[in-house]
Amino acid sequence: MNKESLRYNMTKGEIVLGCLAPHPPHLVYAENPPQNEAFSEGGWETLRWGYAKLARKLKTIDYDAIVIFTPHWQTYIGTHFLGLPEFKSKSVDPVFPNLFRYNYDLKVDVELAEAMHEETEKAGIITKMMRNPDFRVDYGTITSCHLLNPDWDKPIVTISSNRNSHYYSNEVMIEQAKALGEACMKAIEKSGKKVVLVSSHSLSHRHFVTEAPLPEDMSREHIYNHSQYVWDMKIIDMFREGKMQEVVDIMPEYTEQTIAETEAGGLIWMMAAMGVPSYPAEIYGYQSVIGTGNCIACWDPNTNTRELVL
Ligand code: 2X7
Ligand code: FE2
Repeated sequence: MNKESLRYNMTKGEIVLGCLAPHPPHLVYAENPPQNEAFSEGGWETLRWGYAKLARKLKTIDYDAIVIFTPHWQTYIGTHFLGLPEFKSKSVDPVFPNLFRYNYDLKVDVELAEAMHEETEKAGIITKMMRNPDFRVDYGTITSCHLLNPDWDKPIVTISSNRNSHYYSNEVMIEQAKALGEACMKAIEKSGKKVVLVSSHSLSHRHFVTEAPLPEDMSREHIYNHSQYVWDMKIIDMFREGKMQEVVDIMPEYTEQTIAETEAGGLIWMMAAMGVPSYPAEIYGYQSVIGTGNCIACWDPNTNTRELVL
């Protein structure tokens, strides 16, 4: 028996949950965790309470690592994976430094990252491990991971977003994200690990270009326009109905019409890795942040624990 088939014969790894986890830094700011330097009077409770409920569900699930795909680590040559056991620094949002200056100290599952890198390379995708100890982890990774697991007691793997939509088109981006998702799934199965996937992004992404004097003043918060809202609701209805193949099919149009952050490929990557679920998603909340549309949702492959949340 060769090494490859030996690995296959171990317990097969699996994806135990897939989460859509938006990352406006406003949500961390509103929580006032000790890691963040800015101080707020709250705000965006619909999303924060939804996150808290999903975080409680995660605590009841047995898993080894969180694998997160982020639009705010943008790579122009290939897909990159965090590749050192620890990253420690301060992450500052370049657009909202007034809200987000977060001191992080996170652990990486390097073995899993390397396995994904290997499968990604085999699939013909250009890929690289990030081994620079001074690399600053993006605020998308930190915001989604903090809100899903404020204890930071699980290692993570961050995957960069290769900007194929900028270089080529949304359609090329989608094809690449599918291939990446399938490669990651192969690596997870071979690893024998139980993994939570996280696709970190907003839905509609038109946002106001001026901020309220008090950012958490909720009397100023609303969706950018009605069209964005209608598109978001259309997509969320499909999530609820388990029509994820339709979501994949409609994605180029949706992304173009709402300038959605799905443009980075995260949702397609996660759906491809999960075999494009045809069961209903759990919905944990929808709210706008500086005009963008944000939905917290998860796909639970386990029929015993899958719930109708909202
Ligand atoms: O990255 C973001 C985002 N996706 C949505 C809203 C506000 C800020 O940052
Ligand atoms: Fe973003």
